[in-house]
Amino acid sequence: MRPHSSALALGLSSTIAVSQAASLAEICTVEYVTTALPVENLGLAVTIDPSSVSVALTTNRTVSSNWYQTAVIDYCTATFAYSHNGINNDTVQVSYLIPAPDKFSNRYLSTGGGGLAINSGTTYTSGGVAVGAVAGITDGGFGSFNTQYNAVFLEAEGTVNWQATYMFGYQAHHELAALGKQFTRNLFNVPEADKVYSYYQGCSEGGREGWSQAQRFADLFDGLVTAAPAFRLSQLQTNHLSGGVLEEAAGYFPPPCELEKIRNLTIAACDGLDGKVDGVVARSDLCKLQFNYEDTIGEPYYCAASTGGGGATPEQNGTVTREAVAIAKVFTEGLKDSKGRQIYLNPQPGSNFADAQTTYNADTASWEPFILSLGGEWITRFLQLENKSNLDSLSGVTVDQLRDWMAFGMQKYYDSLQTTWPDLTALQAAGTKVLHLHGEADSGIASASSVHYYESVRKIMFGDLSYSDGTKALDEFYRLFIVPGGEHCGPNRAQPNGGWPITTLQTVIDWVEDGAAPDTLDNNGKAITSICRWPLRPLWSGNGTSFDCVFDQESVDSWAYTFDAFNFPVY
Ligand SMILES: *[C@@H]1O[C@H](CO)[C@@H](O)[C@H](O)[C@H]1NC(C)=O
Ligand SMILES: *[C@@H]1O[C@H](CO)[C@@H](O)[C@H](O)[C@H]1NC(C)=O
Ligand SMILES: *[C@@H]1O[C@H](CO)[C@@H](O)[C@H](O)[C@H]1NC(C)=O
Ligand SMILES: *[C@@H]1O[C@H](CO)[C@@H](O)[C@H](O)[C@H]1NC(C)=O
Ligand SMILES: *[C@@H]1O[C@H](CO)[C@@H](O)[C@H](O)[C@H]1NC(C)=O
Ligand SMILES: *[C@@H]1O[C@H](CO)[C@@H](O)[C@H](O)[C@H]1NC(C)=O
Ligand SMILES: [Ca+2]
Repeated sequence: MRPHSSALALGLSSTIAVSQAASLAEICTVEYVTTALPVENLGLAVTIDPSSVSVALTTNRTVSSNWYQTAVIDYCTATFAYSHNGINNDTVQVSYLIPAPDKFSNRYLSTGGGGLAINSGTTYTSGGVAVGAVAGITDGGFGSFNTQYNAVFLEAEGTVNWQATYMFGYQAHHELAALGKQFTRNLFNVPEADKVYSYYQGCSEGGREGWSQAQRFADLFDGLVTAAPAFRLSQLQTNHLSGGVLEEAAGYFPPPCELEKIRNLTIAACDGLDGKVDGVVARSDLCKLQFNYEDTIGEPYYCAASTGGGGATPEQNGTVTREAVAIAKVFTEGLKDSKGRQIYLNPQPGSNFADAQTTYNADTASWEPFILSLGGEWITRFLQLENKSNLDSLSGVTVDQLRDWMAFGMQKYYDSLQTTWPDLTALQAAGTKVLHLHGEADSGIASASSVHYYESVRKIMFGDLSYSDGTKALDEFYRLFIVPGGEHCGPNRAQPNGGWPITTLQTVIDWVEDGAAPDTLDNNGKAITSICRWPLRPLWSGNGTSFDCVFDQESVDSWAYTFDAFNFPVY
């Protein structure tokens, strides 16, 4: 159905229907949006409910985030629902922000979620409007845009909701984008001969969602920004328990202040290894190779008592202990099983010890492991299929148990949630570009996780080439940037001069539309002048006056892990 003929059939003014739709206000009506619904045969096996359309007009809104430059935008929010053919009348809602006709730049943008949410509201879509794109989110069919996947994961205890799992895994995003691209074309009457460029942007779970598309639907997007992806999900979630398990085994639970002091001393000791003392550990690899945590033993730490939101904590006053340093050391090396074989990886030195945090128990007046629900719920709900949001305790949980949970979840969800398919040959052939970035000091998802996937793709696709020819071949369509000092999906309070590259969407647009492949990323005016493309690493010389991206084999090797605790490849 061509929207203009339908618009005429509905008796709307023909001035709305010409290729330059007149105004945002004229687009932003239920009638106009209904005529533009993507009811064409897109091969999706879905049925759109035309009576579900709703619209809302927003003008003069100032938006800013880590994902685009501050802008003032006008947009129409158009929401509609569809159901899956052959499934008992399920309902999936999608919502698209539509820019004004004079700002529309023949672009579509899909955006992702975070944690166990499949969307991030308008956090990323606003940036899409700012670059003249129609920008979409999905509710995954979970009941509302605010309902998370874990809320619908169980049909009953013991019974997985596989439809919701495949929707979260990849299917909902495929549908969001396929519908969104056609909807965009219909809304603005873009002729068949003209291209509508299609993009994706997301971080964390949203980074995983982006990869779920890149690995399966080679030409769905022209360009993707996938940041700090939550892929290798079974390992990632289970590993959130690793610090607590190490502490249980050691029988020592460091107060948060003690770990924070070790982090501060690590940053101070490693800051200059990149050639510039600016509070940023831009070479956490050199830090890993050269810094000895034992140098911090005996250093005093102090944190005042707090009644903060996370529960009251007492004053913490002491000196860094041998026990805490031992935990920091094995934690940073990444989890190993009882036979000494590598299970997984952890954040770079200088990062916060988020997965080793303890919490104060006022009843026992002692510190105990803080069990992050992303980790605990992975075990209780997603592996054991109990209607429980966390483990009660880590007591009795061994490193070998963590390994076996990882393997079990990896097998169970290999084709839905794991998201580490390493062969991007079809993506390369389609000409799609992927800009992958990760904060070097990410304490929620280790930056080495992204390096491991990049290197898996390199070995699978170009393993017969030399290392440098292999990375050159990847450079044609897939580039990874490690953001010095960066935390999880944004700048780092502990290393503020690291900054964060907020122009990544524009960067991938320039790569796709103008062939301007990015060699570096800017870091939003902070001290590190640019962010190097993996495997190059930043290095200052001349006492911090001159900056370069250099190749250093020993540093690159320090990011490499072989997960030999598993008898199968872990990409
Ligand atoms: C937009 O908002 C700004 C500040 O909120 C206000 O000063 C300006 O008048 C508004 N412009 C329009 C066209 O509404
Ligand atoms: C789905 O909805 C249609 C229309 O509302 C109804 O006729 C049909 O019985 C429903 N199917 C199921 C399986 O609930
Ligand atoms: C799980 O528990 C919550 C409340 O604790 C309840 O609302 C929900 O219906 C339960 N789900 C299942 C599948 O039993
Ligand atoms: C660590 O350094 C930060 C400043 O970056 C400071 O606010 C904090 O108090 C320090 N923590 C400890 C335990 O000394
Ligand atoms: C911390 O403890 C040391 C040694 O007991 C003491 O000298 C110091 O005053 C204490 N610091 C604070 C701020 O209470
Ligand atoms: C390096 O620069 C810092 C400040 O920029 C200065 O304090 C220091 O003296 C310089 N060191 C040398 C060896 O020039
Ligand atoms: Ca530095």
